[in-house]
Amino acid sequence: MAKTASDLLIDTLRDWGVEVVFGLPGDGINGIMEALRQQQDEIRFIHVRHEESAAFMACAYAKYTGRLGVCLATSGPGGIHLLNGLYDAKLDGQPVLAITGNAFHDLIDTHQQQDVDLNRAFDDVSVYNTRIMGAAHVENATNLACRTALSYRGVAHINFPVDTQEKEGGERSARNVARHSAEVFGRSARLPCEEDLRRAAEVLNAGEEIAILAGQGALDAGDELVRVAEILSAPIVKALLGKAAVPDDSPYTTGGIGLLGTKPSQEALEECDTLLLVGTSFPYIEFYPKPGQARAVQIDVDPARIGLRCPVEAGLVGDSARTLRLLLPMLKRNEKRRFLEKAQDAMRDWWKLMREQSSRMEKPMKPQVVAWELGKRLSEDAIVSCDSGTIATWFARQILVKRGQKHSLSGNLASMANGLPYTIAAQIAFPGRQCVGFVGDGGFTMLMGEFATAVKYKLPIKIVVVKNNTLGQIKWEQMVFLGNPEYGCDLNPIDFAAFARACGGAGFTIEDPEDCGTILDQALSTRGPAVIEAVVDPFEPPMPARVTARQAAHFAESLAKGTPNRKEIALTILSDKVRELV
Ligand SMILES: Cc1cc2nc3c(=O)[nH]c(=O)nc-3n(C[C@H](O)[C@H](O)[C@H](O)COP(=O)(O)OP(=O)(O)OC[C@H]3O[C@@H](n4cnc5c(N)ncnc54)[C@H](O)[C@@H]3O)c2cc1C
Ligand SMILES: Cc1ncc(C[n+]2csc(CCOP(=O)(O)OP(=O)(O)O)c2C)c(N)n1
Ligand SMILES: [Mg+2]
Repeated sequence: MAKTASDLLIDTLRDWGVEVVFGLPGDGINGIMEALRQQQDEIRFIHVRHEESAAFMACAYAKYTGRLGVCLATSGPGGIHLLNGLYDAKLDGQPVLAITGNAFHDLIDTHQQQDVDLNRAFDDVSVYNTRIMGAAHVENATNLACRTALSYRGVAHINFPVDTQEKEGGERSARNVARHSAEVFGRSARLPCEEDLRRAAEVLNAGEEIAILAGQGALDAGDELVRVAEILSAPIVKALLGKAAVPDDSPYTTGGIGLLGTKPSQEALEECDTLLLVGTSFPYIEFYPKPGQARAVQIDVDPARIGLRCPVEAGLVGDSARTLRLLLPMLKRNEKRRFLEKAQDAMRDWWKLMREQSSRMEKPMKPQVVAWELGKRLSEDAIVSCDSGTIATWFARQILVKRGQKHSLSGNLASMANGLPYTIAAQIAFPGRQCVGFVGDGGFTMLMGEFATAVKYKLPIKIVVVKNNTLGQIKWEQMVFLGNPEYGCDLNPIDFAAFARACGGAGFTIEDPEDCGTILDQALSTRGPAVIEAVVDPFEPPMPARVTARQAAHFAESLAKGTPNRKEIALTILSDKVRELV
């Protein structure tokens, strides 16, 4: 029996090494579903509850494995649901292939049911975007889609009219010679040129107070970063997606930067005379050295990113690890060690403050206690996924990275709701590793149906839901950035532990900080999937390492304008500040 267009699609995906497709069926993709059913031993179909999750999963699969992530959705609404997760992949530079269905090929754009032009809808999100015109078009278009997603680290989209999916592959146009394209992916050595390396070394060797800012492009360059840090006597500051580039117990790192970063990182960037950027497009320009303050060198695999946010004198276009290895023998030891030592002293104080914030036994429980107790217990192979919200602050500061772990979230899109799908994708990709989500109650409720997916596939994921019954991040932003009383942020409480049990998983609740460690121990050692709801103080603010006068003034203004619960908020902040001073 001749192969259908859908069979050819699945064959081609298999040739590209695809092992998993995340998706949800529909009448616009039944042909593809049938091909997946027949080849289920070759490619695993993970059936999700919402297509947005499928796209987040494909993105996370790519983030955590370095391989192509694939998601599948039906025509119209199914495809539309994918979009947010696909933008996550686009903005965080992850290779993802999205496959969608369409109406019958000869009825497209004639006001059919679900007649949405997904090719137009996906135009902005994709680096490759095509519609399959017949079975003979499948192999070459799919080869190009996979190759383009991997080459440009972005989203490729294939839209497939429903009748075409079942067509057999006999007929081809005269020019379309069979098997004229290949599933080969050629890798570049990704190395900078000699002249740029010399210029970069000159700048770095002239520096005395040097800082390194490393991001997700340096995740595989941890050892090289530490060697450079030792030679240049330079603290390593980490952009959030580069959190796992260097473990937090390394004496060379000052942790994160930005509103949820550390004070020593901020001081390092404010005081350095030279900056080495490695694999980062850290977005907050106000945290970079002031114009004229520091000379800078940047390593990035994408030449278009060189000089994006910092006026660098030398740009090294290449892979971080390989480029640093070339640079290392050209660097001379910086004998002025004080800058690094000062950062190390400041980090001792920072950790003392973090430990204090995380060991408060008062009730309601402080969110920092949950993050700290969780972080301590995570194994060295843990993969930790977080959501957007105040939880990102606790994740950044209180969940310390151990060597070997992976940590991520929706970075540049900063979407809510990715945490649970990311954790599921991590567990699918690495069945033997500890996969943990650290999410807010707002983000979790958006896609919490996926907990049933984890139960269905017996994935032993652990999801810590930080329950403050509010969209905490926005509440604080309304007050601190604009000086307005909070509005529209309250969440009606849900019993997440009961929800987890209703799905067939385990549910735990932590309310008393004294019990936090014990309950986390129990939950982490549960065999199957579990939700741990941690009921926390909704008035605990995610304070920046240094509060500006403007932020303080706005905050006072919002209290004066009558923000709800202003007494509790003022008292919580006051006691936090006192704790920092004593
Ligand atoms: C609620 C919330 C708050 C946030 N607050 C902060 C904050 O305070 N601080 C913070 O840092 N982030 C914060 N973020 C995340 C922030 O928005 C950015 O996503 C993040 O800072 C970007 O990190 P990055 O520079 O490592 O990654 P990217 O922006 O993705 O940059 C990575 C760079 O590395 C390059 N690259 C990729 N691979 C390689 C390679 N092999 N070799 C060399 N180069 C390579 C890419 O071309 C790219 O330029 C927050 C996110 C959320 C959700
Ligand atoms: C899809 C999406 N919608 C809205 C936002 C804006 N936003 C950012 S954080 C946040 C609140 C998150 O609330 P929750 O998950 O409860 O975490 P918390 O801040 O309370 O820790 C909102 C609404 C967003 N980033 N993404
Ligand atoms: Mg919340």
